Amino acid sequence: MKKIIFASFVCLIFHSCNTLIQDRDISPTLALRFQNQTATEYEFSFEMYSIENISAFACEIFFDEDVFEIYSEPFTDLDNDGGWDYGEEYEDYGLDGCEDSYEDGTGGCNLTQDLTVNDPNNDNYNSSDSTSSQLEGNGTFDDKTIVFEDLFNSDIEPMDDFNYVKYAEGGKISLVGAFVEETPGEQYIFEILDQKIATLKLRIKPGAVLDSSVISIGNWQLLQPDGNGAYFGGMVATETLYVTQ
Ligand SMILES: [Ca+2]
Ligand SMILES: [Ca+2]
Ligand SMILES: [Ca+2]
Ligand SMILES: [Ca+2]
Repeated sequence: MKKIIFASFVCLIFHSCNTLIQDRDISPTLALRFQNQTATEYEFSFEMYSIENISAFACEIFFDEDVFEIYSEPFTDLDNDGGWDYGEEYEDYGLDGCEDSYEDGTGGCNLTQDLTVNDPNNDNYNSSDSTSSQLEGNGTFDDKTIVFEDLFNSDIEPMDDFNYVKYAEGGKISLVGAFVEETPGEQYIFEILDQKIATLKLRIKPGAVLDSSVISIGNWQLLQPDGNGAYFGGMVATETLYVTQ
């Protein structure tokens, strides 16, 4: 079995060790941490600390669907579950949610149309855009509620054996990540997982009252390569995020 010490791997490749100093005294923890807030968006992170010897993780995160909705392009929610499902129509307008003639130039939308403008929010698809932020007209439904850290998208070994699934719907975010055994006997594991996993962003519903809203961790599983759970219930601290106005 191959093992990687995750923190060291990150340091080696990215030279950014300052947030990864191990403190082996802290409890295994699944955390939600505030990142940023605007009038219309709320950004936070999903992080794991002092988690050892796992090959897969799965976690549900609950939010108040009266306050927040997923951070995606507009879509017709036929089954009313708050998430986009295959076959549901969407507007390929980018994450601002509007087409050029309604764009306000600051990432939002005007109520009235101006046919003289040309992409004020600069979000029209452009094949040479390396940041993948220009999502209007790319022919794809885009949902950026969950963005895994760059490391997890890496083609560098062993991360090319790592796969994830993510889904955001009304009131719930689900994320799953696992090392897949590509070659028999060559199963990677996280010897130590001690870092931010993903950035999560929700749209604040117009007129919503944020105070007293909470974002919390629901069901979770941390699995060993044999499929058995590595941790149970109280072995892991789960941190709730209290939203303020
Ligand atoms: Ca749906
Ligand atoms: Ca747009
Ligand atoms: Ca545009
Ligand atoms: Ca799109």
